[in-house]
Amino acid sequence: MDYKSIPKIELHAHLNGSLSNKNILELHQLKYQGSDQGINADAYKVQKELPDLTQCFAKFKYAHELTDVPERLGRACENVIRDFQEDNVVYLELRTTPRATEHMSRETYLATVCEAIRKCEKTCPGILVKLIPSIDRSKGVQVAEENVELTRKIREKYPDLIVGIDLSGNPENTDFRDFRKALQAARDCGLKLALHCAETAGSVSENLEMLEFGMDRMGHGTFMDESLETWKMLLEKRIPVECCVRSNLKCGSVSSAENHHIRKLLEAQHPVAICTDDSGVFDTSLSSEIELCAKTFKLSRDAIEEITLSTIDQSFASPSEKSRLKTLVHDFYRK
Ligand code: 6MZ
Repeated sequence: MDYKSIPKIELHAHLNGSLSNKNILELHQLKYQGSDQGINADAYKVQKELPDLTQCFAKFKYAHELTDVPERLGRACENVIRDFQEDNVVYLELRTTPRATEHMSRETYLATVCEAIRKCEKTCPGILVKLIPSIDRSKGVQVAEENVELTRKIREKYPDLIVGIDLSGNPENTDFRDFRKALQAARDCGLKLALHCAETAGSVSENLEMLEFGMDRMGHGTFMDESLETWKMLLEKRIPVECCVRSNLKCGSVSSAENHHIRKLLEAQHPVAICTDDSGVFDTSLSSEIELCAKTFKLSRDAIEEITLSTIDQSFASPSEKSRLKTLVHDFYRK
């Protein structure tokens, strides 16, 4: 099967983790006026397994240094969208954390990303893109609340583009309860919630609180089966899980592709989305993730079509957009 040719749906991709080597090089040259000095695009990638998630977060600093002004941030966003389109991704929900730098405010950051996506409607007509602003847990509660407010404000200008809020970042030393107010405010103004959950072991009580709070989709859910109670509740609530196999392998949170929790979820006929997470950092693509899952779990062509159609249902696209995407996928598999 030619995995690249399949029309694909990407629901979990972080902008500053999705920069290809070529993209990193271009941004570096733009920042340092054509100089290659000090460039080490490979330093941005996770070459082999890291011992834990915390070491993975250090990787994002490299990209963040290059997307610190609107011009390069916009360029990064356009390039990432083009790369996904080249991989035949027909629908992308891109997420990114509004970040203030010396040269721009968080508001400018978010507006720049929105404008870059708008521009791509013309330059990349083969891909429909939505935006999910992220809350980085490590930046604290006040920033989280401000980011929700900012998202609400900018969304007035881009109502069809901003569809949800993501909770991500390093979960170490943070408490989900602190973010409930911000997330509830997001939900109250109609934003969908895509929350990273159970990315590290030993967080059963937090996982329970998050399940009780509810969400529209769950990021990773790696350790949901650490307790029977959380596993059962996940299945009962039928919260779709965004699965990023290579990311989990490279961050050392799962021991092998065979042991990835997507296997149990597929067996339970639970809705899953196969995603990249950070295609640049983890040196992957959505085609490659689907191929890995297909080969590891012996997924037939029909099973891949079924997962793709379910992923469309899990997306935050409008009903008419979902129906158009389903027709496109259906037509491809009947060719
Ligand atoms: C949790 C992650 C992540 O927002 O600057 N991020 N958060 N778990 C993960 N799994 C490995 N991968 C990426 O993109 C980079 C940011 O996304 C979040 C982190 O906060 C990271 O700094 P943006 O575009």
